[in-house]
Amino acid sequence: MKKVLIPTLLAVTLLGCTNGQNGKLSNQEMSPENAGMPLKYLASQINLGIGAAVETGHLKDPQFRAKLISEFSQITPENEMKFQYVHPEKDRFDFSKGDELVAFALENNMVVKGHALVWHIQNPSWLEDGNWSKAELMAILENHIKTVVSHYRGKVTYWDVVNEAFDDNGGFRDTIWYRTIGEEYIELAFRWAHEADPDAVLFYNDYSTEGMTSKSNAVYRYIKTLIEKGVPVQGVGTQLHLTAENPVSDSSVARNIERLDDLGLRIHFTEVDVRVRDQDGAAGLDNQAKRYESLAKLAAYYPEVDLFTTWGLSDKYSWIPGWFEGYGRALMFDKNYQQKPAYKAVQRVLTDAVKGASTYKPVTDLSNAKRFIQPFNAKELTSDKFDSAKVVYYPFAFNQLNQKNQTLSPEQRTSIDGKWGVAYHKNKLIGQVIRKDDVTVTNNAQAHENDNVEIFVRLGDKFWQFRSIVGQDFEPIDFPGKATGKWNKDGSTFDFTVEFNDYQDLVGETFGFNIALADNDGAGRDTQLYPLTGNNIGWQGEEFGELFMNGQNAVVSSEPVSIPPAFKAIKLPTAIKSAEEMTTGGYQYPFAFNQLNQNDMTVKNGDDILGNWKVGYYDNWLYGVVNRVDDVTVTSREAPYENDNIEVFVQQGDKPMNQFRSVVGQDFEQTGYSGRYEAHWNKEGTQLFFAIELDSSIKSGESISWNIALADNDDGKQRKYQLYPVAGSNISYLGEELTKLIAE
Ligand code: 9MR
Repeated sequence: MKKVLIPTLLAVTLLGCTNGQNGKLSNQEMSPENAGMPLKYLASQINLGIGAAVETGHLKDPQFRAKLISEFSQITPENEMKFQYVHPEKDRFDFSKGDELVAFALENNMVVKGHALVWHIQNPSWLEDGNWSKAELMAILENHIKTVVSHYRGKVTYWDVVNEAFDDNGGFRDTIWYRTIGEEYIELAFRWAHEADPDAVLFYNDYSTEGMTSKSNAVYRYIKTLIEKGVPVQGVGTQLHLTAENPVSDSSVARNIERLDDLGLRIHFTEVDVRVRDQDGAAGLDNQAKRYESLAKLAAYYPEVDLFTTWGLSDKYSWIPGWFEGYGRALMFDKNYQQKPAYKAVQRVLTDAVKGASTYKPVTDLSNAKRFIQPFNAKELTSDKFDSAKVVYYPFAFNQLNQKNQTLSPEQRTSIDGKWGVAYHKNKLIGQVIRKDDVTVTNNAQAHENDNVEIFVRLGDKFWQFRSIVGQDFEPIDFPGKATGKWNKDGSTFDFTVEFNDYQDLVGETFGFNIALADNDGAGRDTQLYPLTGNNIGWQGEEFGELFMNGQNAVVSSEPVSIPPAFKAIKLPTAIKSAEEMTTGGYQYPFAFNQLNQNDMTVKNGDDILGNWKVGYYDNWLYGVVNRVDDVTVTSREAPYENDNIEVFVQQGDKPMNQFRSVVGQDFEQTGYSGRYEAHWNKEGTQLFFAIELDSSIKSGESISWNIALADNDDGKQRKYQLYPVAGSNISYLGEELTKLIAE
């Protein structure tokens, strides 16, 4: 839905535009080269607030003060309402700085967003070192929240009640609050804040939550449960500390905004800044402007986004240089308060929106309509040194030499196991394979029959295969660039680089990609492991996955360069009622990718969770068998998805996606699905049989959209794994990132 433009209001504002201070625009602001309107006037026409994070000290700088008043309609205290400042001793509050900011804001008709009532950083030492019991800490938090919120009652419009409660994988962040009180501290914080000021609008705030990520999924799911319980949470803020060189996927941000809106929430862009590498000069500022532009477009497009707040005002005062070496210039005004390209870009977007001249519409169905899966991620490195902390590790999971059963048994996993990750710097792919093998064979006359690693890259209609036998560099091939491969002494680690002459920088590129780990234990090669299912025809340039060169904010190219991941269901001769009746043979696939961990999707060697699945069909019924090996089975969590369970995702044609969940030992939970469905476990919980009735009978060659997941919780608190047969970001429950299930 687009923001509505009210023409008369616009005309009045354009003619009689006033400066908050003296009612007139300054000459400088009116000068011809600077003819645009201040951001706050433009934004107010589309019901958007434009804000800045501010420290009281900055108000003494006359230029800062003037810009703040002329351009911004909202402020967030950058630090001075945090616990450490307002509550320095157990029985003493100090509101002096916060009060100064609030008085300034009110004098200048600005809205205040309080920041932040509960956080794990900037807490006073009396609090951190107190060794509190649960009851004591609850009393402290209640007193803190109620005192602070009551003090500002009627003056602070919005509050960041809880800040950064989730970790990057979507688990609860381990903080003094979580450790001592448990997850209910979140709910309590909102309830206490609401009691102290029922009119304040209460927000949850976090970073790396702008798009569809594990963390934003966790926030979405959790806030949804709070709303269902009647907890007074009205909005979600996403911080948006971005980098100029990594594009923001506006599709991804848009999809996240829309699902939060579906919960009836407001959305704020709370801490926008786009840091630029010092070495990147003017080009860096142009990239920065593009990031600001797409955020401004999103904020202008969605009525439910009502604040666009930058984390500071001028590059003169910003947290960035102190935290990120080699980066700075993150804001819309430079050190001399001059407008940067980012400012002009935002101003243009807002002007168009006010005039009704914008044709912008975010694409929100990219992953649904055009592709089936999030591809493999290659993150950007700051140098050409491999950095294990920065790559995403993926498993070698499918033995493509065995067409029908592509899984590895626990015994086979002891014989060969591996993971891989690829990152990039400039025009170079930089990757690593980690390999665990009991017997290494390298003396076979046929190169491919030896223990080796093969890397397949496709660009347009060209493809290259790079092979390295354990202990040796890549075999030479005709390739416009340079490839190097280096093994460590015991053959357990392989570091490689592939440099592309035709590129200066790979950022934003999508390559067709695959990688294989071959194992020969003396009796010929018996295993060739890939991260995808397939027919071992990578060497013919086929059946590739996709490798995306991106950073925190994944941008998906509009057209897929690979086939969608497809699994096969076998045709059964008759309807069946149990796992035993499932035909032997048929395609058996592993659960291999832990979508809960976006840094390492592999299952740790030695962790007792392993599973595989097989699907068959007869008439209009799908039948499945899941085998599961697990050392600890947890089924006591209140939220069913946090228990050990199997989830099956089925979407037929254009119909809505249906999710079927069976907690170990139990039937499928009830859903609104109109067909029949049932799940049966064996006594030990090691095998599940399920049957799902589809709309119409299945014909050979047809496919449905599909995914399947095995969740594992071992400590009774958090799920450790949610394993899928493909990489992804754990959003199949939203009908996204599905694969294809083809009826054979
Ligand atoms: O900008 C703030 C900086 O001055 C403080 O030293 C820092 C302390 O951790 O907090 C900064 O603000 C953070 C904000 O409160 C929450 N989101 C991340 C911000 C940047 O670190």
